[in-house]
Amino acid sequence: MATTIGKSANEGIKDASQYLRGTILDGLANAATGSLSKDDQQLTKFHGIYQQDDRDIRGERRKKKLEPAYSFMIRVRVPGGVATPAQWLEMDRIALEHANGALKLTTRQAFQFHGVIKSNLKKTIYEINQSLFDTLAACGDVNRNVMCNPNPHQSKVHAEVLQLATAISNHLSPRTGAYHEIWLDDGTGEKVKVTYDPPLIDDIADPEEPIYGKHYLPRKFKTVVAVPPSNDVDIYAHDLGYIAILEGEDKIAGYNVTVGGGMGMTHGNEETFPRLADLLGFCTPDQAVKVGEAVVRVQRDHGNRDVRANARLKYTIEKMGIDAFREEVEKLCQFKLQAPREFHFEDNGDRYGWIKDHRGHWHFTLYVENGRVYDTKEYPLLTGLRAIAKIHTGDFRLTANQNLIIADITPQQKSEITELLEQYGMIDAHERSAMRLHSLACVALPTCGLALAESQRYLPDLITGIEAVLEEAGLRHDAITIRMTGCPNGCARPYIAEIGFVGKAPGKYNLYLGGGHAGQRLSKLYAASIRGDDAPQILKPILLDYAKQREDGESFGDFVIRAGYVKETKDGRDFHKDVVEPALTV
Ligand code: SRM
Ligand code: SF4
Repeated sequence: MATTIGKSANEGIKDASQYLRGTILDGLANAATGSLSKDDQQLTKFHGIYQQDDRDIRGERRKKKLEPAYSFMIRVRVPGGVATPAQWLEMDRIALEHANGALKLTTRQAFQFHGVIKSNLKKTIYEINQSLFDTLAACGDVNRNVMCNPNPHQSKVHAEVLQLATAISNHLSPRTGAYHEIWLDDGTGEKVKVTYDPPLIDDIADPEEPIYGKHYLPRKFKTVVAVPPSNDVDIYAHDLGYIAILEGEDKIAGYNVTVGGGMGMTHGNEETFPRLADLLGFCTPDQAVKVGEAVVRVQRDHGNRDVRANARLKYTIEKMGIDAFREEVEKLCQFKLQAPREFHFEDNGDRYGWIKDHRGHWHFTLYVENGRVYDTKEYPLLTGLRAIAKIHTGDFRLTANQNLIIADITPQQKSEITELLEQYGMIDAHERSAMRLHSLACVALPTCGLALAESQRYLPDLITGIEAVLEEAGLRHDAITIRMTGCPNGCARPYIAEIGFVGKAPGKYNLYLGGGHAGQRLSKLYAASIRGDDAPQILKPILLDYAKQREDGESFGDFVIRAGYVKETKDGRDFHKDVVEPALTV
């Protein structure tokens, strides 16, 4: 493995990779194994690809002296989460032909395919690009899929924020020609059309990627655009954010820029912690991309390249201080940011069912449990959405809560689409407890190599247990956010949920309480290493107390702090502090 003195191993891999090429092509050609080399596994992330193995059968294969059942997860970049019906149909086809028959809608408005074997990788990536999506920079130490509020309520504004999300996504895309070379060469000499416009670096002798340089960023980097009063993109959890400030109903005056949010931490390492983004300042719409580039450049030059666990922008800002960070950004921009403007977030959930926009067009927000679109006999969701995509003339919008908006339905088409929603059992998908509708779980087992416990395969059952308590307490219609992850990396943003479960070991979770209902406050550890199955009993007295004692309009997250179940977390650095000792163990 290549090394760069004093730097983390990944820095050495990037250094030696010739702008993300490594030996990926050789690895793909090696039919003796279903895997790629260790270093190439790091590089393929920049191409949107993770090597995984089926953890359900890992032990059994080891006993038989077989190599693990390797396959690849592919993440498709979908700026702002918008897909045309034609693109939806292609994603559906690829899921069935090359992956495990399911489409995963992620917590960052992207599609994921699981279970693609090595011999199908190139074909799959090629076909994704033919559908005018790509996977470049869906993962890796670069700016990733740019999210934006999908916003059927304020559809006039949506067009503009989507434009910004797409512009940032294009501007911050890596320019290396490696992606084309490896995945898009179909032997005909024809180049596949791609969605990002900037010129690619075809010549590996070119000294630098213009924005990233040879070593790219110290760590992953995530950008979102929010439109108050909805914080459905969970802006405070991201490295870079833009909060649209409206003048009147539908004119965007500019954006409050946020920096330094992130969820990931490591159990037992208090030098790592979730952190909410800070407000950096206000910029006009035409300054927004430039500010984003400057933030990326400051992180590139000041981020920690020695310790990956402390390499995210949130730690850079902790180290520099927000004022010094702003000064560096302003120096690069050559203009000053204005003072942040007033705004207000109400919640971070989706609004289900039908909404009519200013043109009289309709939008239907469909609840998709944990973002998993697949068929069962009882609920053929994939097939139902395929039937809709075949006739739909609007678009599909993936939400940051792993749901789907069938958007921009003309008045003429509404009844036809309603019939299909009814036929396939989707029309009443949101007739569930408000807690279930406000739940999120990450993928975890069996594909995620980092999972310590179950998540998406377990949370639905756990909620069923809690629903009995909700019925008793009369809280069925109260939107309490609940999120679960299989490890502390925080992929379902559990530390800003009102109730958060974070995997510690098989069947065991840390229980966090007190996150802000609009994602504006971090939670606090309430109970360590509890059995998941005990959670309904642990939560029962608190939920009953909430039902009786809450003040008018008081959210569950606010209540548990006022009632003293947990202390308020005011700052990421205090996340591990002030835990009521000993945190409840059962
Ligand atoms: Fe994540 C790593 C899945 C959103 C923080 N995440 C992973 C990997 C790739 C595991 C790995 O590195 O081997 C997971 C693949 C599982 C699988 O089998 O699919 C994974 N993350 C996901 C998704 C699919 C969860 C989901 O159920 O939707 C989300 C894909 C988003 C996308 O489309 O890009 C996903 N991950 C997030 C989020 C939420 C967000 O960004 O809003 C976070 C917390 C925010 C943040 O970044 O701080 C998140 N994922 C992580 C981390 C911890 C990063 C850190 O700073 O410490 C890791 C581990 C790492 O990077 O080393 C990780
Ligand atoms: Fe995997 Fe952990 Fe992310 Fe869940 S939170 S998908 S277990 S890395």
